[in-house]
Amino acid sequence: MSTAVVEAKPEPISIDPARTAVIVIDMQRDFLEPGGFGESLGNNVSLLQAAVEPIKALLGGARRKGMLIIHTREGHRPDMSDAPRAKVERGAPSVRIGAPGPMGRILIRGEPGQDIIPELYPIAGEPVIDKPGKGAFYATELLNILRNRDIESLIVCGVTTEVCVHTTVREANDRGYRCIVPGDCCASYFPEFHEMGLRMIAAQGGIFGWVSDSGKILAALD
Ligand code: C5J
Repeated sequence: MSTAVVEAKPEPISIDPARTAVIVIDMQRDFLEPGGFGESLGNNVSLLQAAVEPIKALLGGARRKGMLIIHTREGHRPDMSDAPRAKVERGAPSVRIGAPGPMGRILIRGEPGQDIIPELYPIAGEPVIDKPGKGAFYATELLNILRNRDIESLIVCGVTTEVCVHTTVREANDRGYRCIVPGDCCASYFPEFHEMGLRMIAAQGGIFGWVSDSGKILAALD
């Protein structure tokens, strides 16, 4: 076992890269590009671009180290039988989940908008998890994958900080995983929620996990 010590808040954390997975949450065209789900909710999608280059650098380091990298995509079956009515009913009918948009039906699996942005597209062998909810553990095979690969720590990044990243970190924390969140690899449509989301993770002695950044993680992996 080799260990790497990552500078983080509330304190440095030791990880074994062989037992650490990077989880990239929902870096999908529907959230980052005009015409998708994010914009349909009235958001300025350009704010999410800040996370793209830092994630690219993080993935480069993790791939060089041979670490497990898992990507998630929020989305629903084409028949929408897995989409709760309470979720679908939100927003104007013309731009709801399942409605046709410039990148295909909004947030529907198999449509161009639901896929991962080209800049961060998974490479062969990296699991992609389609999730119907905000958290990556809910109604997915993620827990099985982590158990089968003997993973004990997670580096969780992606969008949005306070929604799908936060929900996933909370789910992971309750399942016994040590979560590191690189703040520069996360983004939100609401900068103040991003800031608060990160602070909430590291507060109270790291109540949900540790907050770091891509540079510190890469330095530790070197
Ligand atoms: C949202 C997400 N914000 N990936 N999804 O609806 O954070």
